[in-house]
Amino acid sequence: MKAVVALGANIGNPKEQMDLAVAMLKEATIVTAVSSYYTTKPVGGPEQPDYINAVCILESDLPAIDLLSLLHGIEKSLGRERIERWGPRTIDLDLIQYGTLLSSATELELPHPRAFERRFVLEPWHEIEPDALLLTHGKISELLAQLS
Ligand code: PH2
Ligand code: MG
Ligand code: MG
Repeated sequence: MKAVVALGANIGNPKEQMDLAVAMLKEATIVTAVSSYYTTKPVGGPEQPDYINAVCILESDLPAIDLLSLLHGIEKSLGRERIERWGPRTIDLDLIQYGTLLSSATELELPHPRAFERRFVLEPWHEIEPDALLLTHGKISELLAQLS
């Protein structure tokens, strides 16, 4: 199944952690596209450093919930600690969309419920897949245009 994964990091060595996360994703799945790295202002949460954000597209045989576990495992191996919602992090890997799966389970909402309003997700995604549709909200190009 095709999946869209958003990456973010803003403490430690963000670029290195992003590189490592992409490398680990490549070991476990078929990564078909990786966007550029974007420096972005933090959205929400406490005062914290700027982020590096990116999006990658991958193909995997894993069911969505197992792909989520894989993402959490990579976060853990890169020193992710969950202290505060929207707080600073060494790496964050969010499953944005998985095939055409719609899920409202609290463990895994799909598509990601806030992706439609997050420039730091839509901009890198648009770079690598300009015609993409967010299943719940339509064309990401239009969502991006509405944000500016
Ligand atoms: N992630 C958040 C909250 N705020 N802001 C930016 N710029 N980039 C992020 O990845 C980010 C954020 C929660 O996961
Ligand atoms: Mg996140
Ligand atoms: Mg997350």
